[in-house]
Amino acid sequence: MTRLTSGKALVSISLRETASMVIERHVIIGTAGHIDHGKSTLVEALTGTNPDRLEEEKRRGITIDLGFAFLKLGNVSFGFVDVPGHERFVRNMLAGAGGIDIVLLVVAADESIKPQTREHFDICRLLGIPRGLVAITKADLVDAEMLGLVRLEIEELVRGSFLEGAPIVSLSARTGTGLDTLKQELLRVAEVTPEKDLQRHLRLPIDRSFATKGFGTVVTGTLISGSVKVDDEIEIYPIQRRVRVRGLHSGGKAIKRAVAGQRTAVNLAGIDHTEIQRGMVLGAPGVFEPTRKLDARITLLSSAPLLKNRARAHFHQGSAEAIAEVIPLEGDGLVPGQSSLVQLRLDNEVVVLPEDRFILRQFSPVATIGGGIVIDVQARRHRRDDAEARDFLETLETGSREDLLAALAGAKPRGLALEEIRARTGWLESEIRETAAKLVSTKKIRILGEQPFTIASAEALEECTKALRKAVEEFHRANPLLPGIPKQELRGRVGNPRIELFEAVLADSTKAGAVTVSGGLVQRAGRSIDLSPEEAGAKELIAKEFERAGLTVPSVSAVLGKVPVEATRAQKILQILIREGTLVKVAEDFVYHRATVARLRELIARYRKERGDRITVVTFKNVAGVSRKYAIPLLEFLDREHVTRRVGDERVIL
Ligand SMILES: Nc1nc2c(ncn2[C@@H]2O[C@H](COP(=O)(O)OP(=O)(O)OP(=O)(O)O)[C@@H](O)[C@H]2O)c(=O)[nH]1
Ligand SMILES: [Mg+2]
Repeated sequence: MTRLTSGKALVSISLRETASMVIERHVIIGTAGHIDHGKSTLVEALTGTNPDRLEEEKRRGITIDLGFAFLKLGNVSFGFVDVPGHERFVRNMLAGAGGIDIVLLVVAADESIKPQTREHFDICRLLGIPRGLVAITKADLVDAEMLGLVRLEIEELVRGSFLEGAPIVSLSARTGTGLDTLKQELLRVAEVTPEKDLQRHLRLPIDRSFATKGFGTVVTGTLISGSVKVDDEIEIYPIQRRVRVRGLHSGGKAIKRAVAGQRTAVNLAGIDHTEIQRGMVLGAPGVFEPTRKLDARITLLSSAPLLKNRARAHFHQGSAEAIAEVIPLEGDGLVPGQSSLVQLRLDNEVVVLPEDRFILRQFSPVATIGGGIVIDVQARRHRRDDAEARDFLETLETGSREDLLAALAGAKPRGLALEEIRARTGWLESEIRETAAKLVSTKKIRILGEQPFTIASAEALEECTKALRKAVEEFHRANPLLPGIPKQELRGRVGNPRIELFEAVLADSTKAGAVTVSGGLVQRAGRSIDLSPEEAGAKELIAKEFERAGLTVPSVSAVLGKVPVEATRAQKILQILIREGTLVKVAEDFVYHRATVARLRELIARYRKERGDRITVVTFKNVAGVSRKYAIPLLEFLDREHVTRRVGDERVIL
């Protein structure tokens, strides 16, 4: 099959002149339309590049997979994504349609509107592609009357859509007529395409991965958000591999930095091309959290069948696809032509953000049935007709940033850290901090820590405070002889909140005079352990026994056996003494009095001064006046306390 190229590309002089003065703009333009309507031929006529790169495409004369080409007009760099029209390759078309700014809907003059004209147009609408234009190709094959008719049919098709009023250019790639008009119109549409915010997190859905000689792994895709530089460390999602950018290409040229709106080839170091597939995403490292469960609002086409609860469908987002189970969050099923909240459970992980658009296709036979907008990327399971869940989603969907962050914090009674907020919203750190500051000023949340930046809602703090005080009371009731509850245990008993939330609540309660913390134990403020006179006597006796023994302590059971209280109580009294610090547990069944331990430390310090920083077990035995039975556990204790360190057979005194 022969390919037709354009006549002379005419760009007006005034545009060329202004180009040098204005910053380069990047826009992605995608073709759409029925098979054989002349999409690829038109792309070649405009750019000089035949987008059909596969051998099989050339042989069969049809496009199978995505093709790419570039065109510079004035200050605008157009990245073309040429899609296949064949109904069997709509999934490839979808992988390319994700990142486009402008659609070029192609309709052949001799055939007018056909099924994939409609399907591709539906997809563009469902994806929320904001603008585009229509090309009537093969104008050389029909007369003026037919051309007029096709134009009418197109106007009818696009009425009420984003393409209503868009330029409709009739042209012929064979004769070259109309191509210049199309270029002028392309420029005009590009000029009203808003500039992209390059500060956002990098996202590049991958559509190809291959190896080139001398370079190694190269992936390509449409850079939809942010920017990337040579030598940047980036992450491949969802496999969460960190890799380095070795080189960048766009429009056939090596570049140092690629920005949103550019077709980009990224040369990656440290990964084999077979480990990467279409549908994965190159992204800013550590920012996104792959998910298999998301809440969304979907709209079914009026031509779609009714979708029952838990129906399966093909899910397409960016260059990724998955099989989704569709669970309506209101009512029993989804009604054609209407929009509703759903949960999608996917059979594999995707990387998406709120406001991302996606397409649903019927499971079998495959056909486009609708599309939607992601609302929550870390969805929970909901009960059927859960009104609270619906309110939450509606806030995420339509609320302000403050509403949204307040709702997220409200849904996290254990506290919420910066990276969770970022993965769930895609906001920049500065946006998160700014929004949090506003919520602090209205007392809706509190900032609990800076490293990591952590917040909790006012309710979460209140609930956690209540739970903490209750847990302390319960502990005292159950353990009257123990001085307090260990902090870790208490954290577990109040639902294991984030450490920052727990510490904040503990500090609040201490400040409020409700609890005191000492030696890692939390107790009700002002509480003393009420020992009976007998128990108090026993406590004194135990302490005295160990004090009198010096370094050669008797066994614990021998001491406890002497006191006139029952064994388990005696054990508890011993624990109190250890917790208070009166006694020190040196090893299993070796308990020493605090004073003895202090004397031992002095002894070691004096030895170091007089005889140097090395001591053997034998010398220690002599110096301390103890047998091996005591020497070993005492030295091991000193090692643990960092008084000494074992080196071979000796100890170094630190
Ligand atoms: N006469 C005439 N033929 C054209 C024109 N444009 C394309 N063709 C022919 O139409 C046929 C199909 O063109 P393609 O560009 O491959 O169509 P396509 O829309 O890319 O097809 P798919 O990618 O398979 O969907 C080819 O034989 C082209 O030579 C035109 O302006 N005039
Ligand atoms: Mg083609």
